[in-house]
Amino acid sequence: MDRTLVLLKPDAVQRGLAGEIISRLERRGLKLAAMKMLLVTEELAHRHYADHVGKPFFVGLVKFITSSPIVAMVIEGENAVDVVRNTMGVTSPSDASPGTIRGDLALTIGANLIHGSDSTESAKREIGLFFSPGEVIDYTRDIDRWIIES
Ligand code: DAT
Ligand code: MG
Repeated sequence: MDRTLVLLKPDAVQRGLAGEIISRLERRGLKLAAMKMLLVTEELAHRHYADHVGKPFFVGLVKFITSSPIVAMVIEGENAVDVVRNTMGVTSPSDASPGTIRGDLALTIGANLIHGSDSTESAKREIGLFFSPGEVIDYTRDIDRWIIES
């Protein structure tokens, strides 16, 4: 089963859209494997967005992601990386298709609500930045504790 890192960015939390976005991911069939609220430090932001260092929008991006609390999640499911990316919509909300999270709920690239890892390699690296292994639920180990048949 594939895993990916999802961040609900400061705009999602400030606008009260965390539940709506989580709900869309859950209804898609994806599973929450970890979740926490946190304030991203400058250092974590630099590590998370290492690929974007030096780009013109980097300073603004770090300022935004560190500005107020976010929700970080590990999302699990078949092809989780691609399915989350497709459910999010493309980076610029003005180009994102209706029906996607960004296409329905956002308008500007500087406040596009959600981060999703762009590959399984990125997902592994990014999950490690936000969660220790013990914080991520292992459904194969924990499923026998469920009291509701799924
Ligand atoms: P995504 O979040 O869709 O993976 P990305 O990894 O290319 O997009 O960029 C990370 C974030 O940086 C993106 O969500 C918003 C911001 N960003 C990207 N390109 C930008 C641009 N041209 N102007 C302003 N912000 C940008
Ligand atoms: Mg990206």
